[in-house]
Amino acid sequence: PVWQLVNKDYTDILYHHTAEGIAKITINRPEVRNAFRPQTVRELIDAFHHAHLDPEIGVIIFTGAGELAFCAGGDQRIRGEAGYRDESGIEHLNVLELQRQIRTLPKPVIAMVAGYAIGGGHVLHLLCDLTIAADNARFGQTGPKVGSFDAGFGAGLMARTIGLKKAKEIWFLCRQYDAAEALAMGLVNTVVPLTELESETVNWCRHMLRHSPTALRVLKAAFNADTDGLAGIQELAGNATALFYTTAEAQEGRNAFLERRTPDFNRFKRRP
Ligand code: 2NE
Repeated sequence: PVWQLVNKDYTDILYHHTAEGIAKITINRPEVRNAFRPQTVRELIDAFHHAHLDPEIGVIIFTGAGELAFCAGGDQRIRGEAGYRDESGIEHLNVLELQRQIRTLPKPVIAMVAGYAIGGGHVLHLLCDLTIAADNARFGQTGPKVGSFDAGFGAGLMARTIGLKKAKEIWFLCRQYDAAEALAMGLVNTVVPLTELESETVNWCRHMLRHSPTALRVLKAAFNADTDGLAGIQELAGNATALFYTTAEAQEGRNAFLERRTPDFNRFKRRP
């Protein structure tokens, strides 16, 4: 594909897109295995927001620069007492906001993982709808080893994805798993040679771009609703409302209000 760099003055990430509707968001801190700081997360939130609102974009690739890491989690050098310190000294855990954004963004997000997906970086790939791993990928959590944990999606969604026993093993033992092990436990969708990582990921994107965007959107919300309680149902329900607004029945209610008359819903048949 021809990637066009969207110049948004980012320092920690890159935002590319293609004319065919693929966005690629890359954490660009390879010197620290793409560990994130608050600035990185702020820029990621901005880029995902951009991809969300851009009607030309149908699917989003999330990746890390270089071949050594997708993301190594929070930047431990600036970890303070209540989160990760920004340039003005305020401590954040804004990656949690990014997690919710990826999850609720109504377009498929594919993690493209070469090298390490570790700690908070591992949770980010887990949050993505699909994960394509290179054969050099390595996965794991380190929280209990470095004095941290993710008891939200990091624990719950992992258990939903690969089962409780394996999720507890990953968190309690803090071991690393290679790409083949990750595939076997359902943590990734496929494993490809490193040299084919991007081309195969783009193939998967093109495949989805051929499909109904509304169907993909509602399915994503449906998979979330299963685990996200009322917030998940709200997402799914929002799609129902938006689709309902396109119907003559819904428009009759609006029109009647604007025309100051009693709505006539009798002409709309009750379906079985
Ligand atoms: C990722 C891993 C396994 C890579 O190992 P290796 O041997 O390939 O590389 P190395 O030498 O460890 O790392 C290369 C450079 O990257 C820095 C290292 O310090 C090193 O820097 P220099 O010595 O060259 O100056 N680097 C790597 N990860 C970093 C990080 N997270 N923060 C700052 N610098 C980092 C290995 O590097 C590793 O295990 N990294 C740490 C993984 C980790 O524990 N992450 C934090 C988990 S907690 C978290 O992410 C979190 C959370 O639990 C809850 C909320 C928010 C965040």
